[in-house]
Amino acid sequence: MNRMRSGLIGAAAVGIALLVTTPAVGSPQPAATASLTKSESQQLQSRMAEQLRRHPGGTVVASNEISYENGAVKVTLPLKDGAAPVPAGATGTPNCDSGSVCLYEHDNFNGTRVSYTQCGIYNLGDRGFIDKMTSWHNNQTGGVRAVMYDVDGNGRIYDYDQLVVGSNPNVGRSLNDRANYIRPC
Ligand SMILES: [Ca+2]
Repeated sequence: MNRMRSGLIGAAAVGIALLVTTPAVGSPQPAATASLTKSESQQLQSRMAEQLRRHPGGTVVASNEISYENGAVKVTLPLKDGAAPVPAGATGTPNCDSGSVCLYEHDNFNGTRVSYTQCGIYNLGDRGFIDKMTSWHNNQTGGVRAVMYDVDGNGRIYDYDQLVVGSNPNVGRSLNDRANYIRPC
């Protein structure tokens, strides 16, 4: 276990090293980071390192994106604090990949984004996203609904919302910052 964990952290460290020295090879928006100032770029690298430290086991796949579980789960950080995840400046845009469902930290698809591409039940806390979802984009095919779960005062998990295919820029006060688990399909 310890050896495995140190291996994962080692892999994460390699990812960070690559992040610092190469311009996000394979990033869907390779030019996006060019618009960041040096200070903003350093802050992004710091937030990426923090995400990997708190939630190890991921692989850096873009300057602001970490892939977990062989791509089944991705965490995409906003290029700048409070901004949209990708691309820079595209606020108010549901930008989830086809076949995936994405949850966003803030309204109008801003802040950190987590995306899920495979069926199963996932604990959002595993990626640092518990009680954070405010907007979402379900871009799965075939009308598949994602189910969101909360935990009640007795620790019991219950489903409290279903995400139909489409998007919602703001879930509203009663549902805001409540999601603990997701079943994408
Ligand atoms: Ca939120």
